[in-house]
Amino acid sequence: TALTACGSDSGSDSEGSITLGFSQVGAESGWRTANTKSIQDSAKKAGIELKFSDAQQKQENQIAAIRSFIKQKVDVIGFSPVVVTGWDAVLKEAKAADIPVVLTDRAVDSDPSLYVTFLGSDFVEEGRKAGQWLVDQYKDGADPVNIVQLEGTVGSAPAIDRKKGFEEVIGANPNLKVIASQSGDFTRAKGKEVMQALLKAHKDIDVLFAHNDDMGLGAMQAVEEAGLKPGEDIKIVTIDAVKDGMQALADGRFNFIVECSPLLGDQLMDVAKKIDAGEDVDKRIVTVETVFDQAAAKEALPTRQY
Ligand code: GZL
Repeated sequence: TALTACGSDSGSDSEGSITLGFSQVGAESGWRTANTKSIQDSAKKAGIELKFSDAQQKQENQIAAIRSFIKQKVDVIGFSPVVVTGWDAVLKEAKAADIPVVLTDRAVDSDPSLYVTFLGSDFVEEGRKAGQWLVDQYKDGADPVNIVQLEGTVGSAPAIDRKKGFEEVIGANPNLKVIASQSGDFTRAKGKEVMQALLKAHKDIDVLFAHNDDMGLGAMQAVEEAGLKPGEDIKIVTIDAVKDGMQALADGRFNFIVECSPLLGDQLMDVAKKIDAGEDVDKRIVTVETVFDQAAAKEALPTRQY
């Protein structure tokens, strides 16, 4: 902590408390909103002073926020990197300032010595789970199954890895064909816009795989406006399992959701405390998550936290 051994020299009364600077991607989806709430609630619960910045999905804003946290001499820096590249310089500045960095939610392709740990989901596994559901659904079919894929933010770890895991698994069944794949930037608006274009270009779409619920919900509107039944004429598989997605699943307008838990707050605060106390922290902390079909969504909805 920035305080002297014999009590606060900065006049703050938060003797021994930790200051965490956190740079968040933005507020692009229901998942992100739930993730932000989890971080803010957990900081309060842990008695950690949180300096929070929302980057509106712009990398330059995240880099500026991290530089500001370095100037303010926070004890720990946390961030969810909007894309995987372009972080080396600012991470080296944090290291030179002797401020430990924790990655949450998304990964970077920088040298792992530049951050203490990466706390978040295994996105390749999430893509595999989505693909496996389709392989199981169509294992006895002989007809070609035409799939369109709505990818997340270009260059982001979840978009790269979910695509990788999904396409790896559906390769098991040559009938399963991705006939179009385009980014909807993880938002409902873009998901709807891209799906409208895909519906015009392809009259034979059987399945939509969207990298998050929000793009799936936007696309679902486009499917309905095209006079088709989502969940029946076009099956919809997504990732996240936020409330609105789970409602669509329970209502039969989605068919399968792979959960991606946004509730990383408690684990982040636990890591910040361990780092501040000079304790060891695992290099990789994978979040625990499950999958939902329509029946499971009906069951889970009443007690969903987000
Ligand atoms: C995944 C997270 C993704 C969510 C999207 O951990 O980075 O970003 O799946 C969110 O909903 O926008």
